[in-house]
Amino acid sequence: MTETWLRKHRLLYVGATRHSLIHAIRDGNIDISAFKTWLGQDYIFVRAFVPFIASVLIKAWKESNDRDNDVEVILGGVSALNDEISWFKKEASKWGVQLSNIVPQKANQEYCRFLESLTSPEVEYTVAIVAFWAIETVYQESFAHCLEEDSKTAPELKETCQRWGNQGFAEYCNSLRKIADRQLENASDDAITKAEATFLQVLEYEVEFWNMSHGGT
Ligand code: HMH
Repeated sequence: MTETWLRKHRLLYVGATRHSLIHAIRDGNIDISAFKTWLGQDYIFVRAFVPFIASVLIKAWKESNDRDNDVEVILGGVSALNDEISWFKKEASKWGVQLSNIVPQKANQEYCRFLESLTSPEVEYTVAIVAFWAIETVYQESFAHCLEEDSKTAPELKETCQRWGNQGFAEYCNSLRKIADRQLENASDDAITKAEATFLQVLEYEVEFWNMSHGGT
């Protein structure tokens, strides 16, 4: 199912994973102030991502048709997120970004509100896991692109790209995709329709999120 969606919504997917900010990092002509904006905003996002992942974990425990596997995979995500929060603090201090002073921009607020809406017990596990897979995969695909052989990513940005572009993160995204596909195979038509709409919303929010770094409010 995810393969069909990726094909069907290719343009939007490419928009989310090959944004101009990613191209700028990859081509070595990123404006550092844009990078700093992204860094501060993403820290706020990641903090809002914690209760979302926690809600997916609970849904997996209650609704998954392979509970033990899914709980382990999602727990791996919780662990990665824990490291990520420490990394954001370290990275922010390296670039002189004051995390306590950051005000979430409109696109970020809307994305965080969307995440919160997905934590509702009324949202099915299948829908939530599709969102989770899409959110993680956009970053994986985006940052892996900046590490390809012909990229000109600045050395001081390589660590950022490694965070999401590394092989382990790719494997984790693949485990999430397998869970999503397995859930979708057994889902009602209604759940499949909702999951596809949610997938599209994630891609749109991701594009808007990248857009913030060039001056959006
Ligand atoms: C906006 N999307 C955004 N931030 C992130 N850190 C991820 C996805 C991946 O965790």
